[in-house]
Amino acid sequence: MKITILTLFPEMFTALDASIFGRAKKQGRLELEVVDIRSYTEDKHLKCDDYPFGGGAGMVMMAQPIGSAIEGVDPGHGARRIYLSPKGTTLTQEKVIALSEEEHLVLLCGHYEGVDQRAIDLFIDEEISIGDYVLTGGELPAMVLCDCVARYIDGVLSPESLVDESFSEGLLEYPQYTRPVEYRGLTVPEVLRSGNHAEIDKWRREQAIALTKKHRPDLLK
Ligand code: 4G4
Repeated sequence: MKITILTLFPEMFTALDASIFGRAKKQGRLELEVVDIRSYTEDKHLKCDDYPFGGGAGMVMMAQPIGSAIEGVDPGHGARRIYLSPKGTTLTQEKVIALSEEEHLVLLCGHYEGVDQRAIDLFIDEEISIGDYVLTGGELPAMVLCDCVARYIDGVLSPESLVDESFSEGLLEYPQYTRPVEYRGLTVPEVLRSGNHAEIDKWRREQAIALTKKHRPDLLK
């Protein structure tokens, strides 16, 4: 899979060199291309934002640098072009799995008060939000999306990790423990050390249901 990021802050994406995503990149399972929108502006002072028509606070990203940047990376229509925005459809795990099947994703990161609507109307396939809160830019949401889809690329995670996850479908995950058996007076539940896999599965399911009731009762309805 290839992911192209369009941003005014390319240096933020060095964060994706670490951890599991970084390893997937180094192994060539995933190609990440970070494009600086500013390098496409036709303004002689490299300006990429301007005052909003109709007035109001803040600045709006201009359509021209965004349009030229998108056409520069994907002249045809071979890629799925996504705009990360608080006004988008909320990202779900189901959506993540669907996007992980795409050959090429282009992620547009907005800043300031967002981008000129014409850039969205002309160049964007869908608008996605990572949740109901506002950030200063779309860069962190783009990184969240990258990280989520990378988990479904072959060889990035062990198949068991993904299977286990779909087992507990619709429920929050049960608590996990590792060594030592005792830490500051708290011990690992006996059942997990019993070797009785039927009992372990039963315990984990009960825990998952109890935790879902407590933290996310909406998921049980
Ligand atoms: C587009 C429009 C995404 C992008 C306005 C982006 C939260 C999310 C931005 C803005 C974002 C999200 C500056 C408000 C950048 N914030 N929930 N900020 N703003 O996915």
